[in-house]
Amino acid sequence: MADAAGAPTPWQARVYALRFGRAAPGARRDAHGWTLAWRGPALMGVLNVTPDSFSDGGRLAGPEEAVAAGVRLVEQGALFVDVGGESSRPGAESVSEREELRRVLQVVEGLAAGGVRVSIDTVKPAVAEAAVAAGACLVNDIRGLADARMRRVCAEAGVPAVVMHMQGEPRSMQRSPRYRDVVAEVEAFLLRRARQALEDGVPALIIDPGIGFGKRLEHNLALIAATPRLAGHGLPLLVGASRKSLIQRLAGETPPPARLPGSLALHLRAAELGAALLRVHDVAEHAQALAALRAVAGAEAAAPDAPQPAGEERGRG
Ligand code: HH2
Repeated sequence: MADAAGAPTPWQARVYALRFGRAAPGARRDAHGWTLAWRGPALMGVLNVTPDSFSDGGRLAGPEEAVAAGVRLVEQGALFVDVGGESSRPGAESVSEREELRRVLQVVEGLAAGGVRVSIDTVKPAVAEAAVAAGACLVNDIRGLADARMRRVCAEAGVPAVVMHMQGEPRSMQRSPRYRDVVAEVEAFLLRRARQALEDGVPALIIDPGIGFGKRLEHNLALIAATPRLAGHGLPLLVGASRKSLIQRLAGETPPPARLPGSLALHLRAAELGAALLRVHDVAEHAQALAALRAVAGAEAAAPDAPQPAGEERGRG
């Protein structure tokens, strides 16, 4: 991304757009359908309505409490609320379609009725279909839209999707993840799946390297470091490292809720490197940290002795 003079747009000023084939909260009607635009990295708040999620399972007593928690995430600064009814933690068992629907549907309905942008975190086309019918406006599929039925659900409903990379299956993915070149392999996978989904009529895609999904510490770090490359394909990039175990690999044994400082550090770095969306449990804390980082970046850019962007220096020579 660059400005009219060819200088790269600073991370905090980049504008991201997501196209919908139907109305969505905050999306503007235009010649192509509906477009939701935002400036600088935004937050996707995690709302797990599961008994067994790795960091927050069993926290919410029922649908009303879950809806209230989702509304709070929006008030704290979330652009999307990602509702999940099945844990994908390493070793997790899958749940039936019926049970997953029972967990998520009322919550999606309640949030969407209140104008919340709901993302449905599911790998099941039937759950995605029911959730978008109940008002969800984004499908988050950790299986990267491998199933043609999932692509059809998104295309027919006119909702964009998150394509995430995962090596293996949640049950076994952390046993022995292997890559020759993790960045190149994940990048090629994401672009292939995104292209396929667009061909099948999904209106827009967000890509996600899938931090912690079939990856060792060094793979996760290489992928976060490769944010500029992964974000350079004209598709918004999502990074989700919130409370994940890579943080305890880096900083010692800690229960997931105590991994906020590590989550903030990884996400702020991803933001500076060009991530468009950060998937986080702690929305208020991330919103505050991002606001502070944006303010300093703005002041740096406005300082009279600010270094000239590389493009301009080259131009002068
Ligand atoms: N991580 C989790 C779940 N869904 N979706 C995307 N797109 N990217 C992610 O990194 C991602 C995701 C795991 O986190 P969480 O939802 O908190 O845990 P659990 O799967 O145990 O419910």
